[in-house]
Amino acid sequence: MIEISDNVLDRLVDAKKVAVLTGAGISAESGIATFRGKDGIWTKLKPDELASMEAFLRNPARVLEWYEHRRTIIEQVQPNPAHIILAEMEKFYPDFSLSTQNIDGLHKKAGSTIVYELHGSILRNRCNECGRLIENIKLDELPRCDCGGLVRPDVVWFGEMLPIDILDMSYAAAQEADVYFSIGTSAAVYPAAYLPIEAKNNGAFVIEINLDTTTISNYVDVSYRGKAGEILPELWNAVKNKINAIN
Ligand code: BJW
Ligand code: ZN
Repeated sequence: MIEISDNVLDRLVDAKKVAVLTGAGISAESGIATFRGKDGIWTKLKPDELASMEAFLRNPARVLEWYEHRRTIIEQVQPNPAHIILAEMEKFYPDFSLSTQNIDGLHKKAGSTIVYELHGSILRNRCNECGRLIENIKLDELPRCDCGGLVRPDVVWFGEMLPIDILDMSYAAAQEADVYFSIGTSAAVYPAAYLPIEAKNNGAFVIEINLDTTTISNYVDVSYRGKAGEILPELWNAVKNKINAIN
């Protein structure tokens, strides 16, 4: 149980524009490993050995095999209550958008339709040379595009640019939001980590939901400690109860 102040409830009841940033923690309860922290992927593997262009060019087969392994897991898991509540919130608010750093597609699977995938999607592949999207290829066979380029997952590695249109829409949403949520992200990777700060600097009421404190915990308006799949349903129920009480 979390303590929800009247101020938080009022902000959520009155808000017209709500925007959200999610990270790996929101998918942890669906069974997908996070990157940092106790059981994070990067405690066992080094990012520069797998999630970088250098790694890919050095040993494409190894990198592609790792992504194929993760894709197999991701295709089998289901959205959890946190993903589902965010899809419900999208239907409730007149202006709602969801920016995610996750590449797992679980927000769309849960029913969210306005999803800005800042770091791409593991469910798509593209040519590393010409950028063409390439469907239905198993990545562990070292496939090539018609242009001769290697095929890679359509994700954003360190040192690579984020898709600019998606980043622009995420920034616009953060700047305009009445309430901004930062959920299940360590807020350690930029430029995504600037989004909650941008929202706060532009007047949004910022709510963080995370198991632990993060780099932005001291900066946000409210920071709830715990599992997103438990806190978000609790918070949203309280909002719905308040709305029903008013009407
Ligand atoms: C729960 C929970 C539960 C667990 N409930 N919570 C400015 C300053 C400094 C550095 C830079 C900067 N600008 C750019 C950089 C460089 C770099 C960067 O940020 N480095 C930092 C490490 C310092 N950024 C980039 O390179 C980006 N590109 C870029 O900026 O291009 C322009 C440029 C080019 C060249 C030079 C300079 C600039 C690209 C970043 C790409 C990130 N890619 C990855 C891999 C994607 C593909 C894949 O999955 O394989 O994206 S890295 C990895 O980290 C992944 C994630 O999306 C990302 C963020 O991680 P996230 O989601 O926050 O997960 P965790 O694990 O860190 O945290 C989970 C949280 O959940 C924890 O807090 C838990 O407590 C919590 N939790 N269970 C609630 N049940
Ligand atoms: Zn190509």
